[in-house]
Amino acid sequence: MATFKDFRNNVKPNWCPGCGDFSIQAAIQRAAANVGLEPENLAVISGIGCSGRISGYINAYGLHGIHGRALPIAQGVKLANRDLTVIASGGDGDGFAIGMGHTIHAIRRNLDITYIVMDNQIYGLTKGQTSPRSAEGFKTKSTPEGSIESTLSPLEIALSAGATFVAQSFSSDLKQLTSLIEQAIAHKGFSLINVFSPCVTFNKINTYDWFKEHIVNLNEFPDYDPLNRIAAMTKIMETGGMLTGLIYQNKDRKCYEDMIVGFKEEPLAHQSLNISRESFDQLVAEFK
Ligand SMILES: Cc1ncc(C[n+]2csc(CCOP(=O)(O)OP(=O)(O)O)c2C)c(N)n1
Ligand code: SF4
Repeated sequence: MATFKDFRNNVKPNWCPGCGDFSIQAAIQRAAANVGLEPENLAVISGIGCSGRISGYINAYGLHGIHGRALPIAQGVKLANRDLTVIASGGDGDGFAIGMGHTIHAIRRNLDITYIVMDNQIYGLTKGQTSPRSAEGFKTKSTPEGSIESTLSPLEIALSAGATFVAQSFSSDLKQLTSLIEQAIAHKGFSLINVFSPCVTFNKINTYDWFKEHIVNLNEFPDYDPLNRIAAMTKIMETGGMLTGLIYQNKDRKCYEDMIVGFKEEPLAHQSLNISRESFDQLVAEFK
């Protein structure tokens, strides 16, 4: 049986020392081993950004895609080979700015994949511009007078879009994050985990200490019921979106793959790629 070390490769991450993304990488590796996966059972698909490098740092199938497009690729991978556990990952810019259209539709489509957003509330790779997650008044090179846009709430949007699994964590809380990734992998449907992951180089406001001061762990509310969607929305609003833990889960809705009428039992990836002249002509004729 694989251990988390089997999910390591020999590529040295070039994240800045102290970047929150290191812990997210470790949490994915631990969760994958804890749920009994082998490296060949896992595909990690990422977008572009410092965070997007993660697919290259995990010993599994992987694809470092293009900016904002981790989810279309991840959904294609899952549809082609339903035996794979598919994790998509990227930054808050990747998923909530350029990729937001894909994020909303992937949420409502509900394929059985896990989406981990590495939320540092800034564009890291391009050297520190304002992202949709930056707070109002946030000063960067792109908003020298302070951001005048309101901050996007991915948790509220996910719930409104029909999400079946919504969680949030902090990269410093390896135990909670690992457990949430395990639960997300086990969940039959689309799982969003937004992870606060400090950018120590360009974001001097949302630091480790800042997050520790502002985060509210759902453990503090023993009566909280993550199966109640209205309670989830209320709690997100009450805490200004700073809560961590499993916020909402709908265990009743079937995932997309299980609802496709006539979807072949044999995944595409297991089918022969050899095609005879006759069947090729037949296929082309269908589209004439
Ligand atoms: C189509 C396209 N537009 C813009 C860029 C430039 N670009 C690369 S990464 C990035 C944002 C990075 O921020 P985020 O997604 O939050 O990831 P982080 O680097 O903070 O992990 C941008 C705008 C690009 N690579 N491709
Ligand atoms: S620039 Fe920020 S997000 Fe990028 S590696 Fe460095 S600390 Fe991490």
